[in-house]
Parts: sequence; structure tokens; C-alpha cells
Amino acid sequence: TDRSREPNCPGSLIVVSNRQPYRHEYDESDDERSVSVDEPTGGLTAGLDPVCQRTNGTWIAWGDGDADFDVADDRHCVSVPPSSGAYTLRRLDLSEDAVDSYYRGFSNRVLWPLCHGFTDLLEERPNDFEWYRSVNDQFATAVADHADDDSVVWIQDYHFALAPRTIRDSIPSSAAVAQFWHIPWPTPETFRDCPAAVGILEGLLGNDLLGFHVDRYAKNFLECVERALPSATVDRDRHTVRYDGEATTVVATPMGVDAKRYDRNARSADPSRLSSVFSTNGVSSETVLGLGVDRLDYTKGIPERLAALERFFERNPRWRGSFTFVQKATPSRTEIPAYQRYGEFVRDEVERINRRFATEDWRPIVYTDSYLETETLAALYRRAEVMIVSPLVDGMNLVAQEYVASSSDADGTLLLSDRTGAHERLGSHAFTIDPTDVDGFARRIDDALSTPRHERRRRMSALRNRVFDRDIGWWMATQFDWIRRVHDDRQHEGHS
Ligand code: GDG
Repeated sequence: TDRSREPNCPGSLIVVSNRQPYRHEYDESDDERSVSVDEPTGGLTAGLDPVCQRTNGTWIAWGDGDADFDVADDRHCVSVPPSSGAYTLRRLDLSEDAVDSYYRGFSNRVLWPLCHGFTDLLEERPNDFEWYRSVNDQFATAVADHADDDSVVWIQDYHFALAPRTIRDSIPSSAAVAQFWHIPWPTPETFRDCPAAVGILEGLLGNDLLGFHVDRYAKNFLECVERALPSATVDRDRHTVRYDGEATTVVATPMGVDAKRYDRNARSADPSRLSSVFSTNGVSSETVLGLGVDRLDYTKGIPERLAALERFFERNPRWRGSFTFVQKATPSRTEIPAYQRYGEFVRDEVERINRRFATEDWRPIVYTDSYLETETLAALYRRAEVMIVSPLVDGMNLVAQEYVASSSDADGTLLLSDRTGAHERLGSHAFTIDPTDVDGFARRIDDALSTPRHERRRRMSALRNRVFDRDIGWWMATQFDWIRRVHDDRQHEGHS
């Protein structure tokens, strides 16, 4: 590997995230109390893990699902990966009440809908915010236990809007605090509905660096600060805020995917991996395949996609029997009523459309919610002629990029909603859709299916260049470049 491209952290890294990179399963029935460990899989976790290993860092996360913490020391720390024990994983043992309020409450019933502009789904329950604050404090205390003069704290996502300020106040002033916010930031008009709006902004301004996927979110954030915190000084040109004696740099760095890995997996994929998904569903090697891969979330525009497919089959009877759309939906946040209603609606719609068009040996839509191995997912991406990514709002959307990286034959087509962060990078060569325009969307499906091969290849090659150029490695290197600047500033201030 090319070491010069490997992202490196200027100090010793402390990662803070809701999910842990390694899950430990302790076997109680066994005298030796044997442990089995799941390796990191998601793009970000898999990308940050080697950086943590190189810096002998610390990762702090909610110890979800780890049946027993006793095996580790009293701080619930273990060394990971199991083979080398290169860094410390500290797991917070959160009570059921804490998780329900901090995670399923304020994070996912308030901040998630708010940041995506679904203010009608905002649900304020008593105690949720207090628990959110308390869990953020617990994480901050844990960070302070591990931080030294040279530390770089890198916080992931919207579960920790309050922690940065508390961390800032409790670690050495030469240590740096950064955060990446993986979801959109709303306009000031929407942010007005945020309970505890001022506290959230003050919390985030505890960071030296705050990252978003695209400029629009960074601009929205700066505008919200200007309106809600009159004593803050916002420099829009230099993307900085000064507040309460501290500076925060706000940057836009669109996240990428491990493009080489998807490409490799797609190329080496064994087509028989897919037969289990297909054989029972009337999909043959001749079937032209459409694909959607999403968490079952109301932001992802799945009903809109189904409506467009229904219109498409209505208008284009010639495709009945030869085109099948596969929807992989991952159940998500199922304890929250809005998600339950959404899941039921989606499943009902699939059934209804299938009843309407299905024949004896063909179904228009194959719906699955079973988890796919990364290799199987890559094979599916490669097999699909048309990928549909139609969110109503989406911070970035990695699926669109994974599809492109997996299209190793460069002849797939991507239909992409203009309301995703990914559209800013891929929009000029994808088939752009407005997810709410049923007719236009249905026409786009027809366009994609009728595009001649050379034109598909031209578009896909351009998309592939972008996705490979700005992959997960690029994203991390760019984040760490910014982190190095704020870290240097802190180190110099301390010495001057
Ligand atoms: C948030 C933001 C932003 C799904 N099913 C399977 C599977 N997946 C993987 C996909 C992809 C990931 O889940 C989903 O990522 P997205 O980016 O599409 O969406 P969110 O979950 O909403 O993520 C989003 C992202 O954070 C990063 O900042 O892009 O805007 O909402 O990687 O591949 N993976 C496997 N099997 C499955 O069945 N292996």
C-alpha cells in the first residue's frame, strides 16, 4: 500500500461514536468464558480502525449488546483488535432508560427528523433531553479519562451535540476536539423548532473543527449560529465562528466509500451468491434488474420510488415480465412509531403493486429485509442494470457511491435524487430525479433502461472517476489535514 496516502492523525486519536467498532460476545456457559468478536464492517468504522491502530488510540462507544463487561477492567476497556490489541476500546454501559431517551428519544425522535426537515415527525418526550445531556456528559467524562496534552478527539455524528463543549472544558487546552456531523444541517426556519436550540449550538461550538458533507449544510449551520447566538462572530468567507473565547472552523468534506474494495468484491463475486435471493422470486439470468438498498427510514423516499415503478409498469407494459425491481430494506429504529408505520406502509405498497401486475412466473418487485454480506451486496450491485437512490433528504448517501464502485463493467445506470449530498458530486453524470414527481421519475426509469450501452458506459466511467478519486481514504486524509491545522494552532497557543 501507498503509505503516503494513508490518513494519519497528528496526535493520539480518541474516537467517540455511538456504535462500537468491535462487538464482544461472552459465552457464559463456558468455564473459560470464551469471547467471540465481530470485526468492523461499515465504511467509517473500517476506515478509522487502522488509524486508531497506528496511533494506539482509544475508541469510546456505547457497549450495546456486549452481554458481559466483567471480563474487562473496571472502565469496561478491552484491547482491540483481538490479534494485536493495538488500541483501547472503552464501552459505556448505558442503562435501558438512558438508551431509550438519548438514542431512541432525543437523537432519533428530535434531531434526526429536525435535521432532515421532517418537523411534523418531531416528538418531544419528557426526560429525553435530560438523558441526552447526561449521556453526553458520560462520554465527555470518559474522554477526559484518556486525553493528554497531545490528544485529538474526533466525535462522530448527531448523538453528541452537547459533549464537545464539556470535553473542551475538561481536557488540556493543547488537545484538539473535532466532530463530523453525518446528516444535513437544516435552515434557520426549520432549526427554530429545535428544543434546546441554543444549548445544541453552544455544545457544537466547543469543537475546534466541525465537518459536514456539503457546503449547504455548513452555510445553514453558520446562519443558525448568527441568528441564535448574537454574541458569536461568524466569518462566512473563512468559515469560522468565534464564540465564548474559542474558535470553530466549519468545513464541508463529502464522505466517500472504499471504492477499491467494492470494485474488487464485485469483480470476484460469485454469481451463485445471488441465486438464493433470486431463485424463489422468478428472477432469471435474462431478467433486467433494478435495485434499491436503504435503511427503512422515512427520509429515503421508498414509497415515492414504488409509486414511480407502478407508473412505469402502467405506462410500459412491454417491461412486464422482463424487468424486476429488488428492494433491500434494512429494518431500523423499529421501536419508534413513525418507523413502524413507515415499514408497514412500504410492505403494503409492495404487496399491492405485486398483486396488480404479477403473473404466474414473474413479480415486479422483490422485497427483502435480510442482511447481506458485503460480498453479496457487491454482487447484487454489479448485477443490477438500474440503481434507484431516491431519498427526500439525505446527508450524503453512500449506497449511490457503492453502486458506482461496484459497476466494474461500467454499464450500469444510476438514478439519483437531487436532494442527496451525493448529488453534488455525481449529479452531472447520473440520471437526476425529483423523487416527488411521479411522472418524471417513471420516465427516468424508462430513459435509463433505453439508454444505449456506449452512453451508459460514458456516464458510468465519469461517475467511477469521481467515486475512486474521492474515496474514503481521501475523505479521512482531508479530515485529518483539517484536524492537523486546528491541532497545530492549539499546540502553538499552549507554547506561546
Ligand atoms: C448516514 C446518513 C450518510 C445497507 N444494507 C446492507 C448494508 N447496508 C449499508 C450500505 C451503506 C450503509 O448501509 C447505508 O449508508 P447510507 O449513506 O446510504 O445511509 P445512512 O444509513 O442513512 O447513513 C447518510 C452516512 O450516514 C455516512 O455519513 O451518507 O446520508 O444518513 O454503506 O452498504 N451493508 C451490508 N448488508 C446490507 O444488507 N453489508
